[in-house]
Parts: sequence; structure tokens; C-alpha cells
Amino acid sequence: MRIVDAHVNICSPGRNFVTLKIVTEDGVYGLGDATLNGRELAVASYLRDHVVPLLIGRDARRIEDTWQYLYKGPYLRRGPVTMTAIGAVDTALWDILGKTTNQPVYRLLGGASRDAVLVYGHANGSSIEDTVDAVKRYAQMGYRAIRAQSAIPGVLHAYGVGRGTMYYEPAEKGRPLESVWSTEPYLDLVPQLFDRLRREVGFELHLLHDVHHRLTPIEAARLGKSLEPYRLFWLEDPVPAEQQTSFRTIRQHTTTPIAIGEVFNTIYDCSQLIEEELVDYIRMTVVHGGGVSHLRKVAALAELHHVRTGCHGATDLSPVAMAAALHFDLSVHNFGIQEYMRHTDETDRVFPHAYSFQAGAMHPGDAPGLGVDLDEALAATYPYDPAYLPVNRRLDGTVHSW
Ligand code: CS2
Ligand code: MG
Repeated sequence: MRIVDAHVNICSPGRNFVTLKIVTEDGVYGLGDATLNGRELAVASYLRDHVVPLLIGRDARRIEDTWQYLYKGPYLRRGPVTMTAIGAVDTALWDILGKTTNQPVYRLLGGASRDAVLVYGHANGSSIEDTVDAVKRYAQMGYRAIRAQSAIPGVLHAYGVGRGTMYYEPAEKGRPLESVWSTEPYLDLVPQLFDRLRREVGFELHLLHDVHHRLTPIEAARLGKSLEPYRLFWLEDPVPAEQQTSFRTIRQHTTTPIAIGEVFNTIYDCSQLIEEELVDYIRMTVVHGGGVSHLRKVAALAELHHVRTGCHGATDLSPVAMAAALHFDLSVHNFGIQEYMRHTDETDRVFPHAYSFQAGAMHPGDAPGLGVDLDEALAATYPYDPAYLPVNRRLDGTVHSW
């Protein structure tokens, strides 16, 4: 089953997406998401100019060998661009294998380990009141797990807030937005937010919060401790993730569960965190984490250390990545939860898909392969539109983690 063609599609139905399409000599094709927010064209070029020529003629069924070939072959390894490109190839090959064996991918990954996949949605507001109302709206829609983010007095363009109720797109058309950060009002506000939420909605709902890498280890320890009475499902990305030992400080001071990993690209970015059991959820994705094949290895290491999966599922990961994530989530043993930021109707029309949402959970569907497609004619009506993620600065102008 030789690969005879592969091409990269770039479109922007509401936001930019990069999709790899691999075609075999039997006319069967597979899709892989290759979207790297704010650096889309770098991955498109990596695929077009360096990877696609190497795929032509290869046996599409040799998924692991192709992964190793693309990972070890370039000599220079890892990083978001390389691993997003490899992730797209890997995902597309699993899609092809599912289609040629007439099986949904989750069945090829060992079958369903549960009936459906618990997901969480994003509630945000320009005030605590506003955020409480948004959480209640999500609960009414059937969500059993909700992430809550609120605007912070004195912080301009705080992460995760604004731009509509169902969709949140952090990337800005044109030049990066400059947001202004201040830690103290944030550390004061977040416990108040969750105190109010628990008093208003009770303790049955799972509540989550994303710090988005904006604290130091001791500040994160303090926040984790102050949130313990509100029993969060997780506190996400408390500190920048490059220095894995930083999490020892957090672990020493709080029992609030910690989630990390949406910015990770290989198992080496989290192996120490997992082996020292410094985190509770790993959020690596099929798109930025080297595909289904690599994510299974991360999950296997995590299982040894009581760490569960909590895959990133933001709007800048396309429906192709969401479909692949749900097949992975349905089959992996140590599943925790899946992030589900809804895509716009435009996006859903360009990427018709079999996955569905019901009563706070999702299922990938039983179509052969991933159960997602790309309408290339419709995609062509949405040309690429450069956009960048914000740059964060402290009150004194110093660049700060976002
Ligand atoms: C976020 C993302 O969903 C999340 O947990 O951290 O919205 C993130 O900011 C974007 O994916 C960045 O591209
Ligand atoms: Mg996040």
C-alpha cells in the first residue's frame, strides 16, 4: 500500500488551520492536523519541502517505522515544528489504516475502555458574576466539568477571557496583542472566584482553572493551597514548564491536582514530572506531541505513576486533532478528561466529522478511520490570514510568561 501523494492544505474558516492529506495507490486517504498557532506556515513548509518528498513510495502501513524515520532521520530532533509535522503524518497513517481495515481507529488502539469520553468546556467572564453565569450556562448544556476564567482588575487582556461565550480565540490578526500582567490581583481574585462558584453551584460539578504559565513556583504553591477548600479537578500550567524540578516546590505545599503538558512535544519534556509524580494529569496532544503513536508511549509511562491523560483541545487544534484525540481517549486506560473548546460552524462545515457531544461526554463515532473529513473546495474559500498569540508584559514592561 504505497503512498503516492501527500499535500498540505491551509485555510482559515474563522481561524487558521493546516491539514496534511496522504493518499495511497488504492486511492485511500488519511488526514492529520498540523496547526501550530501563530507559526502555521513553518510547519506547512517543513511538511511540503522536507517531509512529503520522503513519504512518496513508502508503505503506509509501517506507522512506527515512519515515525522513527522522521524523528531520528533529521538528526536534529524535537521541538514544536518538527513534532507537529510528525504528529500530522502519524495521525494520517492511523486514519488510512482504519479506513483500509474498515475499523474506527479506537478499535485498532485496543478497543473502547469506556462508553464515552468526559469533556470540559470553557466558561469565562468579565467579572466573577459574569463567570458564575457562564458556568451555569455550561451546566445547563449538560457539561459535568467546566473551566472557569475571569477578568482580573488591573490586568489588560487577561488570558482566557472575552471574545464571545462559546468560542475563545487567543490569536490576534496582524501583530501580537500586548497584554499587561500583575500577579497580586490575580492571586487575590481566583480563590474568591471559586469560593463564589462552589457556594452557587455546589461541589458536584468538576471545576478547572488554567493559570497559563503565569506564576512562579512559590506563587503557584500559594494559589494551590488557597484553592484546596474548593476541590478543583485540576490547576493547569501553574508555572512555565521548561524547568521540571520547579514542580517540587508546588507539590511540597499543596494537594490541589496539577495538570501540565499542552506545550510539550516529546516524552522527554515530561518524563521527570511523571516519574517523580509531580503532576496528576498530562495534557500533551496528538497534534503537538508527535501523533497517536507517541502519545500512547507518554500515556503508558504516566499509567505507571498514577498520572492520567487530560488532552489539550483548544479551538486552534482542528477537528482532525479533536477526532484523533477522542479515539485515543476512548481506548487509553488511564484516561482522565478531554478539553473541548467548540469550533465555529464555519470550521465544522469545512471539517465534517462523526464525533458527537452528549450529556457532558463525547464519542468519536464508529466510522472507519478517524471519522473526519476536509472539504477542500470549501476550504479554498477561506484563505490563510496571519494571526499571532499575545505577548505578556508586567506592569513595569518586563516580558512575562503567557
Ligand atoms: C489554553 C489554550 O485551552 C487551553 O488550555 O491554554 O487556549 C492555549 O492558550 C492555546 O491553545 C494557544 O494556542
Ligand atoms: Mg491551557
